[in-house]
Amino acid sequence: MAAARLLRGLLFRPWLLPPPGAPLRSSSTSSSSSGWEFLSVERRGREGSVAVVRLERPKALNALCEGLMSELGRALASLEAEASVAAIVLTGSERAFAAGADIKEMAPKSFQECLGGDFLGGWDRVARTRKPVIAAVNGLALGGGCELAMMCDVVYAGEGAQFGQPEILLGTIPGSGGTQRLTRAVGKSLAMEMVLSGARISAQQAQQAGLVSKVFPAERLLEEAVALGERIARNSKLVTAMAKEAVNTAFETTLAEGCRAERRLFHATFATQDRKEGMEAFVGKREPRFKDQ
Ligand code: DAK
Repeated sequence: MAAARLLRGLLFRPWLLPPPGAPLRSSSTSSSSSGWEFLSVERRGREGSVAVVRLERPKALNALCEGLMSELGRALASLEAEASVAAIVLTGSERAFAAGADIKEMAPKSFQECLGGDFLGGWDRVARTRKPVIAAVNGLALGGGCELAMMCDVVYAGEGAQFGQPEILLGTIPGSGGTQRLTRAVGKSLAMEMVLSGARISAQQAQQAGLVSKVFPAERLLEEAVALGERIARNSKLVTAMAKEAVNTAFETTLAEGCRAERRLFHATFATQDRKEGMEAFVGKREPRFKDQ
């Protein structure tokens, strides 16, 4: 395990991203040595433009306890502030992306504690990230794990991945977008089937239904997700953020309002140097050199 990590480090020359305020290190990828307890963060791609955030709570199949979600929020905030990071890949282990919110943490909670303390209120941090986030899902993505993947902008899956919303089997319902994002992604009938019965779907079914955009052999999944991150990184970060905002508007508004918002964002790209550079490069038959301005 340690040797594999060392080899991965040598191959990809990752830079570790420590929690905010802590110094940068570059010697290993282990989460404990970087200051994170439940995840690791490394940089890949040209000039480290793609950050890979890996959930690392293997004994609990990456169950999303409050500590893990709080670290994830802090890691995303750091990566958003890093000018050199263009895209973020969120992944887990081969066995589990994440088996859901931590049931052992949830079990003793009362309604009053949930409501009063806004229990799990910080979960939408992933959906609020302005940089593109790609989920690379191997193994199980259940409950909050499936919801976490759906908060990402693109979902890639390994061949053995399984997606499900089994909350009904615990006497509760999805609480972080499972009834909403899943329904928008796969339609009412399949969403109802999954949410009402707790049944899982395979990576292939998830792709057919539109939940996942591509399926790869498990061992190639991460490199493909990073490669997508690198393709995104070649474009203007400024305009990428506008494109992401425009697509996300489709989930939150009517067609007419969405098209209006899109047109305004399109017009806004003309305020950037990168739009000018992109079009001039095309006309001049050369590669564009975007400066994120
Ligand atoms: N929480 C805590 N521990 C978990 C866990 C989970 N969700 N899933 C697995 N584990 C732990 C197991 O307890 C076991 O720990 P030990 O007993 O060894 O200490 C270890 O991981 C290995 O699990 P198993 O022994 O069960 O392994 P198997 O291969 O036999 O089974 C399994 C794997 C994933 C099928 C099974 O563990 C399972 O059914 N897990 C529960 C899956 C599930 O029901 N997930 C949905 C949880 S509810 C909200 C935000 C989010 C949510 C709600 C609100 N707001 C923003 C308001 C989310 C809710 C949920 O996700």
